[in-house]
Amino acid sequence: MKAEHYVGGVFRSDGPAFPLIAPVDGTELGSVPEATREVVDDAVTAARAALQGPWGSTGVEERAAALRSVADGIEARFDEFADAEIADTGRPREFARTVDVPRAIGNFRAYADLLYGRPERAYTTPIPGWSTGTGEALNYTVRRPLGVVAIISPWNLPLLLSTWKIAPALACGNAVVLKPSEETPSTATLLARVIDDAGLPDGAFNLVHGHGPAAAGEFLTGHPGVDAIAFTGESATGAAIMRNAADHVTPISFELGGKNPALVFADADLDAAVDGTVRSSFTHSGQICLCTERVYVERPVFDEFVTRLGERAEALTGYGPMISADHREKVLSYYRLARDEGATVVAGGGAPAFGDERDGGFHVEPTVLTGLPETARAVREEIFGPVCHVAPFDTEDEALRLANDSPYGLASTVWTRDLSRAHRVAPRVETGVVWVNCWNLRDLRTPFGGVKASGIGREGGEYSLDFFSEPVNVCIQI
Ligand code: NAD
Ligand code: 6OD
Repeated sequence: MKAEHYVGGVFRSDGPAFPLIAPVDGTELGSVPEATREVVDDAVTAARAALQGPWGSTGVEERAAALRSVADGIEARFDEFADAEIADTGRPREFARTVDVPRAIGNFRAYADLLYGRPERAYTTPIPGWSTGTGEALNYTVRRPLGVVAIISPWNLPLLLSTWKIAPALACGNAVVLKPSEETPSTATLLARVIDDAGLPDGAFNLVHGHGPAAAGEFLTGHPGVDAIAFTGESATGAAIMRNAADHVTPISFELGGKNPALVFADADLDAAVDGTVRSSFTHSGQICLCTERVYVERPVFDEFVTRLGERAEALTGYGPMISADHREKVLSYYRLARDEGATVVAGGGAPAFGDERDGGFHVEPTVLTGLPETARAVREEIFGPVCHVAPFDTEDEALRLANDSPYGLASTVWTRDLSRAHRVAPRVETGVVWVNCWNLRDLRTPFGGVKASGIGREGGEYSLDFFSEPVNVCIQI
């Protein structure tokens, strides 16, 4: 797969190249062009021109049809998308085939469907009546696109998370410039091919590759021609983008990091809680922003839970690598730090040796820790690997206090068979998403996002359409 920029309907590879490394075995997959300031400028200019040209005058039906064509195009190249995501990330084939590619298709279809519930030209019922001080008037509200939208996406769910923003942005009539993570350029390039084949007007969707700081990401988010920024990634990166966007007061939507808690009450179905925590802590080797890194277990079932979770973690096979050598080193440094801070390592704690080509890759062991104080850095900071710390609690209030004592607030999981407790606890956990007796069960219409350092704004269904369009009041004096 050759990574290319896509600017104004043209594929190009200018800019210095950097190598793309396969995380599964450390081999070189190819090279990626690094977008210069000129390439980014060209992309923003092409996006602006699209808004002033045919794309700017498309109606809801044409845009819905365009989104459906893109979904069909991804479906037609399902295996290529899966293979590209697997090569860039090293994730298990099953994950790419059941999560990444179907969700990308679903993202486009969901927003095509939603468009029909939302006529853009008269979003609210007209309000006839008196307008203060001016006499009788008719007020109505028009929703219009924001303009040129910059989308910056991370490496952990490259296709899923970029399409989760591209689909609603295009649905609302914006023109998009996407900068995917430098670690995972391939599915974005394939998506540009699909969009090109689908016949969207030139410049409606543009793609630039490259790094973030002092590079393509920064050039794009600080660009005066960008009207809004939708970003998913680390909280510290969000802060840097916010500073960069401040000069032009560019609106932002942020999905950021987490240190997600799970609360396991003694009345829970323990089989389900153990199964659920294996999934929530170790899926995609913990490289999902929603993964659980802190587990609080009511004391009567604490020992049994820890033993069972540890056994399950030790028995895991077929898990994928960390995205890069640097990220593996970061995760392993937290394993060392946890030991230094006094952790008991119940399972894992290091890097596996496979005795085959995977030893050139970036794997780390699924790890279960106990015994750390709540002040330990390994308990407070996002590690973004296959690791959780398990601690006991005695009361519901204590469980909530521990769960909420975090700078983050993305997602949480509550395991209980007590219906009253579920309803009592769920609204008190300070996270944007609370799953009860499940994890990562998604309905694309629901609000998705974090509180505190985990984000600004909400995505999903109408929430994304609200961000990517602006209500304008039209007031007609009668
Ligand atoms: P990252 O913040 O390092 O990079 C994300 C993107 O931002 C990349 O495309 C990168 O090139 C770009 N970038 C970096 N610095 C930039 C800058 N100064 N200006 C503009 N762009 C810049 O994140 P990552 O390592 O790719 O992803 C992992 C992180 O993302 C974790 O913290 C994880 O929790 C978070 N995440 C959050 C969600 C969510 O929905 N809340 C989803 C996925 C990942
Ligand atoms: O499921 C989603 O819509 C979503 N935004 C998931 C984010 C996962 C973070 O890694």
